[in-house]
Amino acid sequence: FELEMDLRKALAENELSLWYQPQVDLRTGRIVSSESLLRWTNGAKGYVSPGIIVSVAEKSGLISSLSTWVVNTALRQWSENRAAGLDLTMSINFSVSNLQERELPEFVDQALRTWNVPADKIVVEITESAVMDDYEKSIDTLKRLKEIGVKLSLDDFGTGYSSMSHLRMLPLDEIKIDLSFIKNMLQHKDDEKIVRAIIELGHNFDLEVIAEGVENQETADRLNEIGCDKIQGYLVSPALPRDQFQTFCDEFG
Ligand code: G
Ligand code: G
Ligand code: NA
Repeated sequence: FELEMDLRKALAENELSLWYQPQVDLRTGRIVSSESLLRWTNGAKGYVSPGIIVSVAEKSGLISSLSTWVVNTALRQWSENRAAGLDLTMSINFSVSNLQERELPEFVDQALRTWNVPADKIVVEITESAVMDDYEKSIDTLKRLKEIGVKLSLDDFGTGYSSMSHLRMLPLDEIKIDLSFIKNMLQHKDDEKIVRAIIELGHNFDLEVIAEGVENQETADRLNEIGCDKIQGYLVSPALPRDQFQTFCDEFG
């Protein structure tokens, strides 16, 4: 409850921020996109993880204000990056209850116009559990988001109950292989087999495949060999505040 009051205050007083983690195209070695990640350092409690922020927001009716803040901030900063010469794709995370909001696609459409962002520069990243909640309603929301022109990425791929049926049912552009499969794939042959299978599966559905949690060059090299399209992880960089992210991209080349 205390956290709920703090979050209300944080939203009102603009204490939250978005940080950005770069994503690299394995063929070209260039940064092509970033994932925006919610960050909050509370005076008394210190760092509060995005998972906790989102669950507090969902329980206290703040989720809609939170996602309004996230979408507006991400798109405004996309425009600022663009003005500074950085023309990347950006993914934005949406939670379970976001997909249950009827007005979400109209809101996103409006925000894209407000901040003058081409829809195809934005990727909506959803988790498998987010899709599970009310499947019919989620699919309807996702289809309407696609009609606006944004891309869709399915996060944590391979860990949920119904990864396969999502491929059939959802209008996806990208799947993100969960870091639990990536972390030890060089040591554990079974993990590598799963990663190979997910890449092949994704490509058969004409989807881009990105691996998250890539921490070393050997893993990146192996992923490149087996056809993975993109990587994200500490090997490239952790999430960075916007100004540092921009400097990082400039220096990365
Ligand atoms: O930054 P970190 O790796 O701790 O993020 C953990 C998870 O929190 C991410 O996988 C994502 O699902 C979720 N998350 C991060 N930022 C946001 C956000 O802005 N909105 C929502 N709904 N979830 C977020
Ligand atoms: O929302 P998403 O599933 O993208 O978040 C993944 C989580 O993994 C975040 O909490 C992020 O901080 C974390 N993360 C990002 N890169 C790495 C990495 O290379 N290794 C590990 N262990 N965690 C990472
Ligand atoms: Na994510």
